[in-house]
Amino acid sequence: MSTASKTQAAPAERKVIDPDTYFDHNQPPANLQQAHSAVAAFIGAQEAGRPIVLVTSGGTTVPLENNTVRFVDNFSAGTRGSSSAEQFLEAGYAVVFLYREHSLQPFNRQYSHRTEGLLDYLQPDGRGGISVRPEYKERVLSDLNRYEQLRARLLKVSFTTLADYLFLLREISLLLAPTGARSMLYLAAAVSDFFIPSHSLAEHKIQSAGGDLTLHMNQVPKFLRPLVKVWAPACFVVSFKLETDPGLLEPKARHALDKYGHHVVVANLLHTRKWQVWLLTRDADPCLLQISQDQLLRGHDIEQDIVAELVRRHKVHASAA
Ligand code: 9Z3
Repeated sequence: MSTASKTQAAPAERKVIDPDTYFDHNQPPANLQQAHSAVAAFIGAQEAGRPIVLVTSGGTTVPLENNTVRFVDNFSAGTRGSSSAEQFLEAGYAVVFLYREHSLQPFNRQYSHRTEGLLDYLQPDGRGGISVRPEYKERVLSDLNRYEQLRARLLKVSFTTLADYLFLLREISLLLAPTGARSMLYLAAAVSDFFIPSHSLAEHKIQSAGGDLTLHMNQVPKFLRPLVKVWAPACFVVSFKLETDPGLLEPKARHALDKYGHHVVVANLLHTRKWQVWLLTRDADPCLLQISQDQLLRGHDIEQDIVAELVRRHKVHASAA
């Protein structure tokens, strides 16, 4: 079979794969073992009673070839995750930050992915050393102090593909499971709903000689179910629901809550996500969190409000456990 035709399986072959089968048939990431050791040591090093949160951030990729030249990406800059990680650190949490490589990171997000690069903030000091340009000094010093104070409670683990993400998510959830209600899983990463199973993946770069390319992708198994029921059943689980059609947002978020039985769904729309989200739980009306354009311009991130509310709810959950 040609590489191109391998990715063009007929729609009739579509079937839903269960999560265990997924792990049996896909390659774990190269950093899995190292991440396991680092996360286990990090959890073990936290003082008794300190709350722990796994924050996932950024989008997953779905490769089209084993020797990957092209891939399908999921939208996410990593703002939600990186800003939330900062807020959890400020609130006293130890944070495992599972992020898409090269996406935004806590604290450093203010200095990357911008018009200015690192060198724009610096200048030679005339004595063979470097200093921060006067116009940036106050801001850089304040951010640096905040980072220095909190970074010991932050552990970063990176992923790129959907498979990397799912293997790492399972591994870290299993490691957090014994900490029970003390831990929160805050799943802000944008995770692909579709993938090409490794046995159908073209080995080499798909050639254009065969004409148009039609992709056939399988549905990604619903990992929230084993996460909530098996991997980390006592942890406080918060998932995110992203839609672009306002009419679908609440029903889809409710459906996820009913189906997986976890604690909170944070529902947001693509174009308003920076100033408006809803927190949904099974037994209450949606709780709208909203900030004004003016607050946003003055540097107030909505993640401050989201995390403050979730920390409050997590405390209630942990004290009842
Ligand atoms: C989100 O909804 C996040 O809030 C955003 C944040 C990805 C919109 P940014 O990184 O954006 O600040 O640019 N994340 C969850 C998206 C997702 O994939 N949810 C799945 C779904 O909606 C469920 S796990 O079906």
